Amino acid sequence: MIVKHLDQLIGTSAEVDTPGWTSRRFVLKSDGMGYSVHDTVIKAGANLEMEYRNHLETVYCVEGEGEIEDIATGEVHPIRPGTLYALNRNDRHYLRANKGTHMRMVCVFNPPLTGFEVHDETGAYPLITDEN
Ligand code: 9YT
Repeated sequence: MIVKHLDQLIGTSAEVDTPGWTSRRFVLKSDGMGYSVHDTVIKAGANLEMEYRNHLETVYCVEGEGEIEDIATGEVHPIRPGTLYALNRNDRHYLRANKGTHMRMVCVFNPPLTGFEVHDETGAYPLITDEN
């Protein structure tokens, strides 16, 4: 059984900080679960273009407010605590946190991330950030 607290991840290699987001990886490929689980903070004002070509991702917002834009259709969906989105078509998207509030998201990836995607995150393209 794997039991962890967020406190145990902070400041370790399981915590990855970038200009637009900080992610704490609870479960990774090496844990053998078949998926990975992340507690990810999208920084206030961040505007991230992402496309996970090789992974399916489901994201559940537990804090903050922002929006997701489906780049293929231009549709924009507001995000607030309780909103879930599932990128069932590896959808290319912009993820934006409103100015003045970070968003905290619980993310699940299938297949799992290895944890080594940090600087070469296949298909994920963080682009523009401000207010960091
Ligand atoms: C919200 C979101 O796309 N999170 C992705 C997880 C994060 N980029 C990570 O742990 O690499």
